[in-house]
Amino acid sequence: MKDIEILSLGPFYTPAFELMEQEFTVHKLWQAKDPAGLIAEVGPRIRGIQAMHANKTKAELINSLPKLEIISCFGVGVDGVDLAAAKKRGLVVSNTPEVLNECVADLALGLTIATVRRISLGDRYVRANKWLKGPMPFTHSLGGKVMGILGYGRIGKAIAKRAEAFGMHIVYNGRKPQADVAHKYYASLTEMARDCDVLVAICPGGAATRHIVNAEVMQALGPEGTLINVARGSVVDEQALVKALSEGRLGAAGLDVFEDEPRVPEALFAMDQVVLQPHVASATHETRMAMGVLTADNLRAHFSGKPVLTPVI
Ligand code: 8YV
Repeated sequence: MKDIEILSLGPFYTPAFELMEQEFTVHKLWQAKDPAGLIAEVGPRIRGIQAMHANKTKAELINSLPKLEIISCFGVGVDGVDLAAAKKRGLVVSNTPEVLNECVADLALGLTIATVRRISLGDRYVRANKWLKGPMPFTHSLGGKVMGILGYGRIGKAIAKRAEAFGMHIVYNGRKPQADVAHKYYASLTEMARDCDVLVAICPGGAATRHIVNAEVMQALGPEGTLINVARGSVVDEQALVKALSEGRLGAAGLDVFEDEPRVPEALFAMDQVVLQPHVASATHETRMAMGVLTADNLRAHFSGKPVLTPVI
């Protein structure tokens, strides 16, 4: 398939990227000194885009590639792609669901435990030799507490399974209640926040969910409540979050994603009730390899005349 030319908007896991490069002719926009020049030169021949959520796949780019057939996204979230523009052009868009469920759920639980039990603070406490002066303040138990999951999809369910193993009770909020789910459903996110101890955001990003975790939801979660975000930074009103945490109106937060990555509000750095991660929920060798292989598998399927394995549209 070396005659098929792909435009890569951003690099992914190198060993998997190299496999894709062995198969297709890949032009790396992210390496180009003159991106507009590269598009002008190879654009008329490009039949596929490979992208990630951080690379905004805008209508302008989509419409500048006359032979474009497919956008293969590395990652489950496709909030970086202008789906309306892709639909208008009749393009195929694929993503990499399922293969990252377990890893993302692992980090969501890891962040929950680290935040509620103040694991990072304990580590800093020992390193700073504070233990010599006395024990660290007590934290709270997870067992018996309520975890509210915002976005009860495939990853949400994998998070629930783990939290239940820690003795937590699960409730959820989403667009609608799900058949065959025994957990309590809340139509109102604010009401769920009022009733739960830990609120985990794992819903899709994009315009529909922008800032749905707002000041009112944080207020409802309250001074003993913990917010975990492994979804998208856009889901949480970050300014309201910094304010609620600094005023003690929200108890704690464990965050893997931010509104303007890789920039993180510096006000969070000094907060002991906060655990920060650099968007790594799916970032293990195993999972990133599986995501990369699926990104290329979708391209191969499409250019072999078959349906992609994991279509979005
Ligand atoms: C990755 C993600 O960080 O799948 C997603 O939507 O956010 C993560 O798994 C991302 O794909 C890397 O760009």
